[in-house]
Amino acid sequence: MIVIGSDAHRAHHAMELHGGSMLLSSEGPDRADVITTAMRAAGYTIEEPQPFDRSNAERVHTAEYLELLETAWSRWQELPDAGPAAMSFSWPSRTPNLVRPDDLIGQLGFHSFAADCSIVAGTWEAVTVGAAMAQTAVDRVSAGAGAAYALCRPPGHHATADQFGGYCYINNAAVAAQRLRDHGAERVAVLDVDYHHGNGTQSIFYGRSDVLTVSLHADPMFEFPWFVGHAHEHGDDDGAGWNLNVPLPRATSFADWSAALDPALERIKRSGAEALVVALGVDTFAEDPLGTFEFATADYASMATRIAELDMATVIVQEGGYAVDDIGLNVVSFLHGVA
Ligand code: Q9C
Ligand code: ZN
Repeated sequence: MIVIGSDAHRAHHAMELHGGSMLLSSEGPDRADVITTAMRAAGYTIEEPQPFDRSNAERVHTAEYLELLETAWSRWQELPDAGPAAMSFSWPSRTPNLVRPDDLIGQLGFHSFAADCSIVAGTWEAVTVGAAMAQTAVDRVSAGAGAAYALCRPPGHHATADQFGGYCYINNAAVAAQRLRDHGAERVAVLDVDYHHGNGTQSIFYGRSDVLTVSLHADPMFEFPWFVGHAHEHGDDDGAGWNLNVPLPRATSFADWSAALDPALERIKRSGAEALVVALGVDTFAEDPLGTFEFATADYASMATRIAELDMATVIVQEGGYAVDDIGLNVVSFLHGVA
């Protein structure tokens, strides 16, 4: 198994609105550090990514969105009342004909959808190196490796073409899927197993049939990202029939989740996809402070073995997982199950 990682993620630790206060985010550097330690202990060698390919990222994100991520921190420093993290206090309402404002606070609102996400000094460095990991993992798989894992942090699957949220800024799974297409795969499938719905990945490919998006997740009737992630969302236009959502109840066991995986794997097989991207969140773990599902460490190996039965070239990108003490063992369990 090829593993791509870097310490550059440490530059990013944002603030989030939690219980009405701005706190240091539960999406912190310890997550990737614990995964790194567990992987080295399990004998994996971690390789540095190649430089970030911005033009590839601009195929799934707008240029003006990436420019905001890149420049927001320095623009924020020029404000007389700049606090410890750059974020808006105002988001667009359900109104057509929205206009992107010139002002930084307005642009931060225009380009985000949740108050659990803010920009700090190292955000751009961390998110571009994270995307570069996904890109390098794709390059290795396109060159013949069976599978590669990108230890991305912060995660990516909630980020849409032009909005950050849910701790996500650049959608690493979407970047990977697009890059697999650009390297010649006629069709690519994304399987999102994070506890939360992959709303960003869904929305980026919603009108396209060349990238099948499949997500198993907590029902958005009770869980973030709310508003989207329902079973009736099948895709639009050319993408009609190319999105599959499997919302699940609170406290879902691995046995019930695994049964729900059957039709998802069948859909991927039927799609004719030549490559697979797995958005690997381990916030389905029983002890996860954000989740309600009841998975055990060994379940991630079972999950991976079932996915590996698809026998597809596979790029795995790290998404959520906030039970920091166990996150490393859970990821290693999954990777063992792939091999
Ligand atoms: N203060 C991922 O797992 N934010 N994102 C929680 C609680 C929503 C999770 C806010 C959870 C986002 C990639
Ligand atoms: Zn999640």
